[in-house]
Amino acid sequence: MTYKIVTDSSANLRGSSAHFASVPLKIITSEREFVDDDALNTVEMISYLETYKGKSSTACPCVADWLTAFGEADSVFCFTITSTLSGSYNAARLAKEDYEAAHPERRVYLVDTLSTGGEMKLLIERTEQLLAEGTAPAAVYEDLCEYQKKTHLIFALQSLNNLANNGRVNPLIAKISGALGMRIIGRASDHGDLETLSKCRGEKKALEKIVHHMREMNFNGGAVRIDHCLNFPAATQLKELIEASYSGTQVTIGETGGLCSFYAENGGMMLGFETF
Ligand code: X90
Repeated sequence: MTYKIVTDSSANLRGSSAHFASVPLKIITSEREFVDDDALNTVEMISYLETYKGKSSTACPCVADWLTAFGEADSVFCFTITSTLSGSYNAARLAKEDYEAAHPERRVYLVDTLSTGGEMKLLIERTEQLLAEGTAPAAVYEDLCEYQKKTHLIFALQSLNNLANNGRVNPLIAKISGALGMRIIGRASDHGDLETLSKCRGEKKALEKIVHHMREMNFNGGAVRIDHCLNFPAATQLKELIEASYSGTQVTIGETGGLCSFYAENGGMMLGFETF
């Protein structure tokens, strides 16, 4: 049995191997197109976007992109950003149909993560671990469906402009974040859309609020995956704050890739965490 884990680039994971592929989304302006793959210079993209005044948007992978990434594996585990906000899942669903029709002995286990970023990382890590232990693919998929109920995503953003301009969030909510120093804290809802939890002024308050909301959502010291957009200091402070309250918790810090950097914007942070 050969297997492959395939995700879209909203999981903020880089690299590729015989067992892993990340399928890029694209960030598009009237002048340039950025492909969210390993070659993308995210810092350069962000500074370009900060001076660019025209319209910008994003595009999800197409069916052929997904099919190429599936390769020749007997079992494919495929993870997409929430289908509520992107067409990525729908394209992957069509690719699964094509792949299974062309190779009836193969199977694509498709997961609409109803989330993105760090929550996808947790689901992917769990899949890697179970497959490495020799768990049968169908059992891995069953486990994932249960595990998904215990994984969550919280974010803190300084600007919601790109989310609002692309119709992914109510423009009224986005307006609040335009005020100087304001942070919007929110989460991925059970339906896979963006739910605001609170707003506050200043980084320190935002970090405290994040931990407060994690606790409210029954966080009890499980794994945490933080991704930040050019905000390593805040990510580090958040890690320390979580570790101070929950000793033994495993917190990692990573960077947002192209897609999440576009929407989370400079200073933004997102974190996936698990509850038990
Ligand atoms: O198909 C496409 O063009 C991609 C559209 C993606 C839209 C949302 C991306 C959000 C990225 C921002 C904070 C987390 C929000 C989570 C809500 C579920 C990151």
